[in-house]
Amino acid sequence: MTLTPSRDDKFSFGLWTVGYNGADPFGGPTRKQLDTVHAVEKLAELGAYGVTFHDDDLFPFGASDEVRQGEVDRFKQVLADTGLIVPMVTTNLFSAPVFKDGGFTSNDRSVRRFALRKVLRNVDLAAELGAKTYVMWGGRDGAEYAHSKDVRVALERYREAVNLLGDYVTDKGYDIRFAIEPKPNEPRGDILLPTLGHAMAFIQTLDRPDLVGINPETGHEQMAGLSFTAGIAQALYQGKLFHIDLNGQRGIKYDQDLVFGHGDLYDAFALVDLLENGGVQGGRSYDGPRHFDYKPSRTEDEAGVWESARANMRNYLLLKERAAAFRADPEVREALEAAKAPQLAQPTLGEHESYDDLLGDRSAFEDFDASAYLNGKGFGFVRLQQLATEHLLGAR
Ligand code: ASC
Ligand code: MN
Ligand code: MN
Ligand code: MN
Repeated sequence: MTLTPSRDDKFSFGLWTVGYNGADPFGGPTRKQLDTVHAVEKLAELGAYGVTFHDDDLFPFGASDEVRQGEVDRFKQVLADTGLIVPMVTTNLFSAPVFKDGGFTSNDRSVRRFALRKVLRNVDLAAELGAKTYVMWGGRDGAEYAHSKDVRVALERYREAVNLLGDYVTDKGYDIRFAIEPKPNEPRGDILLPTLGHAMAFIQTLDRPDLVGINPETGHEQMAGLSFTAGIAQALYQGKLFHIDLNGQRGIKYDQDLVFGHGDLYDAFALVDLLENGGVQGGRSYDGPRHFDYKPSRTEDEAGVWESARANMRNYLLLKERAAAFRADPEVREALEAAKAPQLAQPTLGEHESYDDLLGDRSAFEDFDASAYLNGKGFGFVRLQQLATEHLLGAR
């Protein structure tokens, strides 16, 4: 077992993650601003393969062309020096006051046009840096009050924006796909496209649905009380898992952005098993970056920032090792059989069976003993979960 991250593990971090200065709604920064070059060097040293950013992480909002170019040049230099790549880029359409009612769906049309220009400018930079995925997190696209925003019209404006971006990358010949990041609430009372399910349904309305997928974040789905692993499984099933934001969250509350594994550990274990082993069905399921979108807790100093960055990768690798042991255990295989887990892969109807055939099959209904399920025919799921728990705790 190696717990030392290597570039093959495809771990990546947002500049804004390790760069988080601790400011929250109740207090200001507890850490000094981290220099980009230093952050990239540290991430490379710790074993990451990639770094991602919002435009405003790299150069301040409203920066002059010279300042912007200066920061881009410094960034390119440290990428060249460290060998880190930029797998994903995104836009900040939430921090500046102009975006207080959102970007693509602000009620103010001039803000929407400004937002689109800001994204187009950064898509050019993403292409220049070789990013393959462009994430869209509409954090301020939402509302507190039902009468302030018509959701159907807002969806129409969001659709208009994403269609335009699809036209743009296609015409420019950029090798970039888009990934929508859902979140149920915070900073808005209710955010548009609140869960990955809402986002995947929306994508089907677009002009180029194949160009757009999702970037689900662990904590965001869990804030809605949902199983992240189950959502990721559906995203994989629908071919829409273009990127992933890994972190930790403990229950339905504010967005904690904890270290991956420091939240719902069972869900993290199941997720790594799905990503690495394909879950019950088997096979590798996701080849993209293992991207951490977390915030080093406000209580930590800079040493704690790097400790927490390391912890994300170490927890992923520990869970990967635990998931491999779980899958290799003969008792687990036997428990899976007993639980009839493999039987779910068998189609419910025979190969050429019609509903007439099913209607004619007396064993399916007339002679079927449904009463045998009272006091019998248990599935043994609890035994399976206990085996998972023992592997997770290192007892097996
Ligand atoms: C993103 C993203 C988020 C938010 C958040 C900003 O791009 O994936 O979850 O911005 O990290 O603080
Ligand atoms: Mn979050
Ligand atoms: Mn995120
Ligand atoms: Mn986040």
